[in-house]
Amino acid sequence: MKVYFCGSIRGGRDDVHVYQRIVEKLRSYGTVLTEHVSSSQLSDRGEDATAAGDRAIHDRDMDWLQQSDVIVAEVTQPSLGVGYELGRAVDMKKTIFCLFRPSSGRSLSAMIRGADDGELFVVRDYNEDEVENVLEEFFSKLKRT
Ligand code: 6IA
Repeated sequence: MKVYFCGSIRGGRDDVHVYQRIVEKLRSYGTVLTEHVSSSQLSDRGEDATAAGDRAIHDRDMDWLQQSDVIVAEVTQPSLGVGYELGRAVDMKKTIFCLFRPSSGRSLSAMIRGADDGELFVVRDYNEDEVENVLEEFFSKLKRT
C-alpha cells in the first residue's frame, strides 16, 4: 500500500514530533511516499526556496498523490500546502484520513471539517498519546473494505 502523508512545512514545524510518530506507524502499513515531511532536518524556510525548486516539489508531490492508495493528513497546524493537497486528493476521489488535536486550542477550518462524508473523507479528533491506536483503528477498517 502507498501512503501519502501530509503535514505542515512552511505553515510551521511545531508539530514535527507528532508527524514522526505518525510516519513511524504508517510504515507498518506500506510505503510512505512523503517521509521527508516528518524530518526534523526540514525547516519552514529552506534550501529549495526558488520558483523552479517549488515547481519541482509541486509536480513530484502531485505525481505521488496520484499514485497513493490512501492519504493521511495531520491538520492541527494550518498549512496552505496541506489544504491544497487535500482539495486535489478529493478531486482524485482518494481515501483521506485527517487527524486534528482539539487540545491545541485551535478550531479546524470548516473546509476540512465540513468535507467529512464519513466515507472517503474522514476527520478524526485525537490526543497525541492515542495517535498509534487511532491509526490502527482506521487501517484495520480500511483493510476490511
Ligand atoms: O504550505 P506547506 O509548506 O506547509 O505545505 C506542506 C505540504 O506540502 C506537505 O504535506 C508536503 O507534502 C508539501 N510540501 C511542501 N513543501 C515541500 C517540500 N519541500 N518537499 C516536499 N513536499 C513539500 C519544501 C522545502 C522548503 C522548506 C524549502
